[in-house]
Amino acid sequence: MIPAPLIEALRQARHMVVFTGAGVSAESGIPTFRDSLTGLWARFDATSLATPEAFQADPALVWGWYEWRRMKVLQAQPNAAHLAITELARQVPRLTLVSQNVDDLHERAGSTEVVHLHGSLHQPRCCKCGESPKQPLDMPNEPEGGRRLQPPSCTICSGLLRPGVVWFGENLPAAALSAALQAAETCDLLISVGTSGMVYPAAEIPGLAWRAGAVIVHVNPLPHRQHREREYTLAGPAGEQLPALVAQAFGDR
Ligand code: BV8
Ligand code: ZN
Repeated sequence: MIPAPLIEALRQARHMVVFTGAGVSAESGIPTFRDSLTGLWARFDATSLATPEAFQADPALVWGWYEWRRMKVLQAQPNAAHLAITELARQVPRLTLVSQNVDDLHERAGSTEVVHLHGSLHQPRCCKCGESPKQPLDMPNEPEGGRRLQPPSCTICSGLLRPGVVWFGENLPAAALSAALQAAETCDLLISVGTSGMVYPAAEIPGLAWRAGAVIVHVNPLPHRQHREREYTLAGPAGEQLPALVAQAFGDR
């Protein structure tokens, strides 16, 4: 059961931020970042593959990894957590959705104007001229993924395409970061869903909102470390916790 003061805060919130990490897509079958190296990729460490240096050293290895992940996303469906967030946006006056994820499951669940702090699997761009292909690339023809794939060439300048994600050591897109910081500083309530809070500067977002006076809710199967005032933890999978939160706070509306 959700504590009554939190139900009240949810109902009173004029501007809500939902901040998501890989855990929100876990129940769609998308491995979280910490375990996204199952099977064939087990021998690599994600944080070493998700770097410009890794792509420089072996573009086909890195492109193959991202195409495997993109294929898993294309084969997946949004889950009840994504759908509950779309429902939340209908219940509160203003909701800003900030995601660390590079999948498009929020969009496919009906969320709009998603702030993607770490870019997207679905917007590759040319290393040289920065252009993105007009048409989405077709489904990678990898039966089970996990193999090297030569990145395609740009149709404009024949440079190499790269995944449209933010790699470790790369700056976050300035517009996305400032939108996220602005929302965190001005919201009444922030729900942090399915993130280990280990990657910066995204990990600053919940703390920023708390210091600005917002109520913070952590949704994660793992219990959250600290319990400050105005801070709650809903311990359990997002696909269960978020629909319950929407039902208890807004069910009778
Ligand atoms: C930057 C896109 C300025 C790619 C990602 C040395 C040199 C340079 C920088 C650094 C450095 N040392 C540290 C840094 C900073 C670095 C950083 O933070 N490193 C970490 C490892 C310490 N940050 C950066 O480099 C950033 N840029 O700082 O620029 C700069 C520039 C130059 C030089 C210096 C500074 C860029 C960071 C962006 C990296 N790109 N993604 C890709 O996806 O391949 S981040 C990647 O990890 C994911 O996108 C995700 O966003 C992120 C965090 O993962 P989570 O989403 O939290 O997922 P995780 O698996 O960790 O946790 C899942 C959680 O879900 C768990 O808590 C689990 O319990 C929970 N869960 C599981 N099931 C469920 C669930 N919850 C709910 N329901 C469930 N069912
Ligand atoms: Zn180009």
